Amino acid sequence: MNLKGKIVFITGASSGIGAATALAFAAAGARLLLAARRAGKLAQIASLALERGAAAVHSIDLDVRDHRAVQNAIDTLPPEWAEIDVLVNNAGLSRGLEKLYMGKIEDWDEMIDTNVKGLLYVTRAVVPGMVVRGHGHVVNLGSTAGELPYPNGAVYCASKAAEHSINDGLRQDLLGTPVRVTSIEPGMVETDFSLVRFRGDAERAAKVYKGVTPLTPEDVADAILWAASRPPHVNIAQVVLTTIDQANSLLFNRQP
Ligand code: NDP
Ligand code: 8X3
Repeated sequence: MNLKGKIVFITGASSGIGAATALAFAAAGARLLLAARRAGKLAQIASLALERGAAAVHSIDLDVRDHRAVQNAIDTLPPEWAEIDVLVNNAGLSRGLEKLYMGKIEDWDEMIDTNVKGLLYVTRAVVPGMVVRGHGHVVNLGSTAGELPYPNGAVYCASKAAEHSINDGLRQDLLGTPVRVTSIEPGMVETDFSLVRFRGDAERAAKVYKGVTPLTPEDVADAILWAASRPPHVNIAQVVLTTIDQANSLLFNRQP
């Protein structure tokens, strides 16, 4: 499917996978609706996207945890931006790495509010329009963590298991419409993910990627672009991708 001129709404576009996805769709000539909380970073990605070939960019300062703000952002889009063709539900994060029974409640709330409820709020606001227009594609960011939980990460892993269920449930509920639903489930990708998880501890974050060649955000963006550019009758249900140094969320080939 040709993505030239299509409206692609990407949440969490200020960093990592979301930013790389914005640039990949830009190179395909799409029109980009970019959302995140850090307006400064979003503005940088927006100008890079225009340099890379985006037909147009519209940025939205948005916290996906706020369902009223999400609905309002969609309801008040300028008319030329209202007909979203592709939604990439990417905004997400992890907080902490500790035994479940010692975990911080505020970390759990932040992960579940963002990764599960935020994804639901954006989906609820955008998908009805796709159904009415008879056209659309929802791409959700899952993880190998959602397939197989790892120690000390149960709540993050559970949030991604929820993404998997929501993805499959939405596809069932959209059967009979032409709206497509895809779950992209990467293993380890080097982004700000670990820096956020460890609240800015760069040394601890760097250790996560030590001795392996992680996926890059561009690798994941490539998979998203591929899923979105299949012929309209082809629905890619799920893509699981890892670096060659990772077999699943528990098993790595790590050099000393
Ligand atoms: P980054 O930390 O680099 O990017 C996360 C993005 O999410 C940022 O743009 C951030 O924007 C946005 N975000 C976080 N919270 C909110 C919020 N409440 N409202 C709006 N935007 C928000 O991490 P990644 O690029 O790695 O993560 C992107 C997605 O990919 C996540 O869903 C993550 O779970 C998933 N993933 C990551 C993997 C990895 O190894 N890195 C592997 C598998 C999946 P801002 O702070 O400006 O709001
Ligand atoms: C994010 C990557 O390492 O937590 O989903 O599985 S990891």
